[in-house]
Amino acid sequence: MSIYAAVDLGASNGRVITVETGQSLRLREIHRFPNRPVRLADTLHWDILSLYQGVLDGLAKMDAEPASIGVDSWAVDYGLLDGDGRLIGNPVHYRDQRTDGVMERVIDEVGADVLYQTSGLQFLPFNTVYQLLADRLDGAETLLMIPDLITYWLTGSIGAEATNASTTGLYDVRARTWAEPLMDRLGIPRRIFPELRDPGTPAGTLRDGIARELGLGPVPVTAVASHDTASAVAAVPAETDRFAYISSGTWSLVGVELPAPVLTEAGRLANFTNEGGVDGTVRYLRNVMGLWILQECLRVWGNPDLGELLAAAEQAPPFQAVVDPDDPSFLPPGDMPARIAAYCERTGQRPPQDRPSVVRCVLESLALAYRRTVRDAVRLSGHEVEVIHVVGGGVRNRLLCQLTADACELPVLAGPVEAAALGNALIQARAHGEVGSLAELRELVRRAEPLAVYRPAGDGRAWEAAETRIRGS
Ligand code: ADP
Ligand code: LRH
Repeated sequence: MSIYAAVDLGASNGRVITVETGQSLRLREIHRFPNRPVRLADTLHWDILSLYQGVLDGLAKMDAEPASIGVDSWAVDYGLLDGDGRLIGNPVHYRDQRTDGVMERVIDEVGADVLYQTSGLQFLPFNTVYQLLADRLDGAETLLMIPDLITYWLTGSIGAEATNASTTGLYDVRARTWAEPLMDRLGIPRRIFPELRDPGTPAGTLRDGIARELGLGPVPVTAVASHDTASAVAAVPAETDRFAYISSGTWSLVGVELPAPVLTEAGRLANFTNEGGVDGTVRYLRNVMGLWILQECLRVWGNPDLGELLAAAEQAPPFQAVVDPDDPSFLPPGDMPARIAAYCERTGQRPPQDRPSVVRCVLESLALAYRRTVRDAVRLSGHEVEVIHVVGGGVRNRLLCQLTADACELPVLAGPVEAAALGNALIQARAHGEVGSLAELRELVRRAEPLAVYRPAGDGRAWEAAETRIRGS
């Protein structure tokens, strides 16, 4: 029996969670802190020092010394270090507009097929590669992805964890190495990319000064599946491999787990990604814009009670209007209710008239996108699924889970909420010899957390009809 500390930084909040292994898993939330981006002049930044402080505060609040610590976070973003190991500037948020037009330029110059055959990555305007081309790299000696940066600050040890490296667009998905020829072609210096680390390998030991301040000994830090989605997928409590997953938080990551990448033209055109998972698995998925749209509605409305709004949305008439959540207009922060109304007008639909109707529209639009994406994942990969596992904060949204089952016409098993933290901690436990295969790890999660079951109801044809409305006539 041991305790593992999982640092899990999400786009909406960060948390330090401990997981105690033994007969059954015991999960304790030690500390949760908001993740509030800061706009400075024209640029949207992460408040990286405040996040780091949140991590330290969480580690200081633990009442027992962990056997190890692991850090995961959202993907694609990074910090640059100078030759003395100092951070150059504050990391920029992937929703910043600095990458406008960059991806299109690179596709013109290099070719979408070359990019896809190399990295297998979905074309998202904020992939690390496009951010780097919009950044100033002079004086930069080292690039560290966000979890690698926090790990470096905790330990002094430098490395690039592989699952997160796989989201950069500069990682060769077949060879599982940095894609150096592509870096050369784009004029991005090879030297700034540290050596790759696999999940479950050592990533240093707490620096003396930090350990002393936290009242801890020389605790080892383990490289986990540091892309939060990779950790979350590792902790999907699936019984067989015939499952699709929705990692549901700020984003909804919707797809299947495969033994090898699928790099077909059809997959590229459907904009599917091949991201790295644990044990060489591939997360064949698509980013759906996710609960971000709802988060931004709530912010614009002055943060009313979410539970009350969801109860009202449940009573609102169905299918008043539906949108494509992946429309680029929903990517940057802003007035989502107004953008939803504009989308509806563009597509000949009457915009939702009150807040519960807006919420219903967002949730039905997400469920409809899940229907499309799960079907595409199955079609493009040939991997059959009989159940959808929902993990992450979206598990708490019972209306969305039911709509997902209805839209996808498949049973939904919802839970755990803290899948990323569990995946993080259990990869540490495995590195310490406490867990065996990925299947065993999933079995532990299954035994630890009761899952909510949603059975499909209603008529699938209503969803089919809704699908025709999102593009207008
Ligand atoms: P991330 O890690 O991307 O920051 P989370 O996994 O923490 O995201 O999920 C955050 C989302 O979970 C919120 O946007 C919200 O929609 C949903 N959520 C959290 N708590 C509740 C709740 N009590 N009821 C319904 N939804 C919830
Ligand atoms: C989810 C996530 C997702 C990435 C996005 C930037 O938190 O890591 O997998 O595409 O953030």
